[in-house]
Amino acid sequence: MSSPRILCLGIGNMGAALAQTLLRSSSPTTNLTIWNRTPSRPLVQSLVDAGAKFEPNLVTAIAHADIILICLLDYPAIYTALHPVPSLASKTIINLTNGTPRQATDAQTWMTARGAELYLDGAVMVTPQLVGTPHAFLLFSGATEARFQAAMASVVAPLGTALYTGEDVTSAAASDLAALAAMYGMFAGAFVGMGLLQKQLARSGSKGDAKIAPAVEKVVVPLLAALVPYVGQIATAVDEEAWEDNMGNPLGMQLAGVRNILQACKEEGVDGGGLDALASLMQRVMVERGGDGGVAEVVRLVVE
Ligand code: FVH
Repeated sequence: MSSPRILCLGIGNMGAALAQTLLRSSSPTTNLTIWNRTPSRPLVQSLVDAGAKFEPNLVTAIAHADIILICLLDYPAIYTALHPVPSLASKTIINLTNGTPRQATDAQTWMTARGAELYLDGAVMVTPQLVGTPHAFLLFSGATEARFQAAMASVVAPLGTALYTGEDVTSAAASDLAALAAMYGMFAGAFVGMGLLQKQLARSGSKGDAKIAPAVEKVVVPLLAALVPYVGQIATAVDEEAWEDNMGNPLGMQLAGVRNILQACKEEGVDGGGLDALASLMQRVMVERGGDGGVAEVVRLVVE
């Protein structure tokens, strides 16, 4: 059986990494075409040098492809790019563009209305440098797992471990955004902490050569690493509505700690706004239930 003709639509940092990995792992007969809005992007030339075919006309590129792997900045960019394409009849579309659950549903409707045979919505869960390495994993949702395995699993296997999240096409986007929300929440707190460390260095009269990185590496990073499994335990408490289970860390104690951070921010002139919303939610749980339960109940308020 001949190899499927793959079109990588979008050669930004991530699209280029996906295309490079597919090229590296493919047989000499594999037919990999690339398209990018800006043909002069250096990543495009690197891929052509590595054996990809660049097709500047997207209508032609799609007509000659069986599988279209989309990785653009956002969903509006997808519609802008695909607007002139008259038909997607019999095409398999794998969309790895970051977006919302609703955007995933709308894209499925839009693509199938134009004849697409199979639409999978997904996400890449690592940086471009890690694509194709043992650390890489990707999410896919939509169609059925059997269809995903039959049609796509071998094609996307070189990119990383594929996790099929469910037939509901929104499930990959929901999981992707959940992970990113946790990551950005971690950044929000880390930036406040780095501000406090900088103030401490300035207050102690350290010269310009004093850095915050040693404290972050020796104290902040190990604490975060040790607490990662705690997030899973909190999720289990949420599923079980086990609001009274404080896992040895009662909400009252935790809120006192968060208030100390915010107080230090006021005293030192650091913007602690990144933690204000969390403190308010914890305070609401305190008012409703007292401080003996767990922090998991904050999630109940988030969805109300
Ligand atoms: N890079 C990363 O670390 C993360 C890892 C997790 C997944 N994300 C998501 O991947 C999508 C693409 O991200 P990217 O890193 O490739 O982003 P850029 O390098 O900025 O490339 C963007 C591509 O989108 C094209 N594009 C933008 N607007 C339009 C448009 N209106 N019409 C057509 N194409 C458009 C852009 O083309 P050009 O600027 O080169 O002409 C690039 O091909 C993204 O969803 C991340 O959240 C990456």
